[in-house]
Amino acid sequence: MTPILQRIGSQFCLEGKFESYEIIKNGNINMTYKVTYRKSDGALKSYIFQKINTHVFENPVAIMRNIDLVTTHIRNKCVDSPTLHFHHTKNRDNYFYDTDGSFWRVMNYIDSVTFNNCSDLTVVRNTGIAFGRFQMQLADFDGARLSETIPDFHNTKMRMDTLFADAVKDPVNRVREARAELAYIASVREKACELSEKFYHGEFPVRVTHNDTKCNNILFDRETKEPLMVIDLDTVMPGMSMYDFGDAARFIASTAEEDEKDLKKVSFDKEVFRALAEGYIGELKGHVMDTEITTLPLATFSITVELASRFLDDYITGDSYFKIDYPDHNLVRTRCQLHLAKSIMAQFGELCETIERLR
Ligand code: GN1
Ligand code: MG
Repeated sequence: MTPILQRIGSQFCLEGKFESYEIIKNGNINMTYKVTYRKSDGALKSYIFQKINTHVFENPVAIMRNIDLVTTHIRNKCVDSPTLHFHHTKNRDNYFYDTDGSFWRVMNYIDSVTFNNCSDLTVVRNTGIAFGRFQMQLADFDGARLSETIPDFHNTKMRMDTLFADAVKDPVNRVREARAELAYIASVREKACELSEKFYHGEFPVRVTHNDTKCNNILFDRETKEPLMVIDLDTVMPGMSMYDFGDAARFIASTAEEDEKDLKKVSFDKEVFRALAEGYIGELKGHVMDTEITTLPLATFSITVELASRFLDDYITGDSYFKIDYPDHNLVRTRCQLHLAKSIMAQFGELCETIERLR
């Protein structure tokens, strides 16, 4: 990898000489590397190099344009809010297309800490604040200026239609492994699609949303645990407010990793949900519709089933979307998300009461 990263680095205006690199394992789509350079004064400086998956993001230039628009808006409005900054090539582009068609970008490495699973309720509350604030910072940004980088990204009904159509085709003969999972999804299909159906029929406002609100997409200060910056802006698009909360809750309130095989370890922690909601609602209260708050538990359930459907569809069609570490990785992910969805449903009444108290 070293010669490739050296060559990519030489396209950008970076200070110093290549010293070393490490792979950053976070993320199911793009490839991410922390690359360290030694400056002429001997000091080390690190960068994040990312190779965008152009099978998933067919128009990566549009992503970079979206990110530019969004971060400029936030910077102009909140001068003390640090935002992502990309380095430019000698041609003044904030990306580089390699000869083999791969798409690269480079940003500064920011000394910080990220969390994958987190039970520290202060950090959880701060996660809610960070994603709520991010949405509010973009409340006056005209979403029509953004390209829809992945059309129908959180159109739950469309995701499910695709899943069941692919299950009928069964292109790689894997449906027989997933009968129980398909049956469960079919049984909750209507409920899981309810919010996104209403959204597409205009019952909720179109907002500019992050669309990938895992807590590891927030950089935190190492000492204070205050959120420094929201990252991974590749899917910032017009969307439904509640799904940003739902996806954050799905991830942070799970007691296990997204691909835990031992389902006994997987459940939904309602205390973590409460802390997240407290932070998030505190930022949105008074600025959004009441129904954009009361539906947060349903949004959490829906996006969990939606992600399970996406993992399962990828499994059934031969694993062309998400990175996998072993052959049935996507089936394991599906089972884990469905187990989590059941745990959310089992506590649904309590989650609704929590939201009722906070709003
Ligand atoms: C993907 O690559 P990453 O981890 O940022 C996916 C999200 C999923 C997530 C599940 C563009 O995000 O939608 O929720 O995996 N991103 C895309 O971990 O599909
Ligand atoms: Mg992402």
